[in-house]
Amino acid sequence: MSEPLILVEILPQPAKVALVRFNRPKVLNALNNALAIELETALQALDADPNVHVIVVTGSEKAFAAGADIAEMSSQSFATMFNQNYITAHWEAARNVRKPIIAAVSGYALGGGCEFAMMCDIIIAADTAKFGQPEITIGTIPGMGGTQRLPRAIGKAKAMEWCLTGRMVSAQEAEAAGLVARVVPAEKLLEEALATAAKIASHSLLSVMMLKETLNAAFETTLDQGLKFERRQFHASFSTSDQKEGMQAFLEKRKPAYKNQ
Ligand code: DAK
Repeated sequence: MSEPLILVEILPQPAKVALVRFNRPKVLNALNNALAIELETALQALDADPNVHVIVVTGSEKAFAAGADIAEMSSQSFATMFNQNYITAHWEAARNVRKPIIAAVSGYALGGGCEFAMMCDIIIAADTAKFGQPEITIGTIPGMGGTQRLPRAIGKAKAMEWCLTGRMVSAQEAEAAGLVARVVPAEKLLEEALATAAKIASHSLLSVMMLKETLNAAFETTLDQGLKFERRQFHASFSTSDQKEGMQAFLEKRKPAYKNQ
């Protein structure tokens, strides 16, 4: 049997955290179609698994992912790309995950690797991480959301400069620009990412998913529509038993016991 292209592990309870690793080390985790299909299946299963509240995706020490698989792409025609709905068919699955996804990035996160990290909800980077959109240097442009998510994360001027030059950006620069939530020493990356995941997973899953949905609406709506949506979601949270439990636990100075209801 051939090696799986991703490795999935559900951490021992009570963590409620799943760890997904890209597993194409010989090609620096270049993202091919078969990997996208495995990832889609895994993400859908983890999203449906009540024992999982948060998903962490990582790569190797040397590469989170060095981009879409250039060997697979190089001879594709417009017609084959269009007919198979390349990228959209499987990668968009990550967008439909309702639980938080944390990208734990060490080494190269280039092209599709950087774009996949941006599809996640939080990026935590090792101090060795290198981000970039080098597609321009190989005769194409970002195609997995880079031209849309990068300017939203870091603003137009920086996004234009990063994409038009195709240069690599250090973890520190990415953090200063606003792409990355936190930079940590490389040897602590997984520990820090899993601790962040466990902290999020300790909250009511219902509230966590509501919060993710509401915060993401900020990128899809006007301020007025977004504020109205937030207010309705906030009001709706008062219909849940988790809101009663969370506030009661605070008043009684004890830990809440959420039922995700
Ligand atoms: N694809 C395939 N193989 C890759 C790869 C990639 N993206 N990146 C690295 N590899 C392979 C190398 O070919 C090499 O294989 P062997 O020669 O050993 O067989 C192996 O991984 C180790 O790489 P290197 O020998 O090059 O390692 P170095 O440490 O010297 O250099 C590097 C590391 C990351 C600087 C270098 O490998 C590199 O520049 N890689 C390419 C980075 C890149 O340009 N990434 C962007 C890919 S393009 C679209 C959809 C999507 C996209 C565009 C359009 N549409 C729907 C229209 C997205 C495009 C991309 O992501």
